[in-house]
Amino acid sequence: ISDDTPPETLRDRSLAAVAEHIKSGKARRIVVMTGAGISTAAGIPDFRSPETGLYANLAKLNLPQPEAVFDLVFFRQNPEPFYVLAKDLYPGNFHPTVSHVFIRLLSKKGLLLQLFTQNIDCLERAAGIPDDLIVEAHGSFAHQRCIECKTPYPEDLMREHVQVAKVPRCLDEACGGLVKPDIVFFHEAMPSLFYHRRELVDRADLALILGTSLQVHPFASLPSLVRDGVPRVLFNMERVGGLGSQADDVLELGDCDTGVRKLADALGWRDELEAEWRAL
Ligand code: CNA
Repeated sequence: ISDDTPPETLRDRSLAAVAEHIKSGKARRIVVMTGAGISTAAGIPDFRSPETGLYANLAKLNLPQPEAVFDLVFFRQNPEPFYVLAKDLYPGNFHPTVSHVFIRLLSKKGLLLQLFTQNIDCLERAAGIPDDLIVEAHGSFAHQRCIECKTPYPEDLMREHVQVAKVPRCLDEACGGLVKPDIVFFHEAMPSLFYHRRELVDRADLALILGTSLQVHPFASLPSLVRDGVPRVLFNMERVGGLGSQADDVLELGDCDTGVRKLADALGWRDELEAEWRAL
């Protein structure tokens, strides 16, 4: 399908048409897929943006390659770089963005079927999106445990360590293993919830994809599970993941908060969105 193929479901490939689709009641099971780009406005760098992304700024950590910081094999030998980075990402220091609040608004209106996030910053929870509507596909900083004996590690101690970039060790002295947040590293399995809830994508009547380079698998294949004729809307700085290739794809290129505000305007939700965001 070429980029010019006329849409089947939407009036045209615009946010106004997406808003009409929602307002007509035809989109009541919305699936949202997000990545680090929805949190950059909160002050958390993403991975892959040139210059500002974490991967561009890891040189000081002396890694063999940037991905090593999230690699379990590397972590066992050298956990310090991860804890240097964790200091920059740790929840509690950041405020949800307009994009997070928009997703909360969808849930409040009973329109959110499921949110799949790759983010580990817990800003979805901070925005008030109900836990059962969130799949943290790559885990989060919400819990941590010893990588050897799996004993959970207390949050207050974790925070103390992360604040000074110190590596926490298992409280069982006989074990003494390294402690790691339940973030999915390379060489680790995705949470089973991801595989269970992935089936919901097939039931979606609208998909919104925000702030992700869609380079990490299997998350990156989620947009391809959306049924034919179901609109997929990308809010991202750049075109990614072949989005735009289907007749009902809408591309909103630029920063996602601006795109989301545009959609909220078209829906007549803008005042509510801003009020909820300010109230957080
Ligand atoms: P990524 O690969 O860094 O891609 C981010 C994407 O978002 C890029 O396409 C950017 O162009 C785009 N982008 C950046 N800022 C904005 C913005 N304001 N508006 C719209 N688009 C923007 O990140 P992904 O999430 O795709 O990669 C998956 C990794 C990143 C996951 O494993 C995460 O755990 C990991 N990560 C998470 C966080 C976080 O939790 N906030 C931060 C950094 C990395």
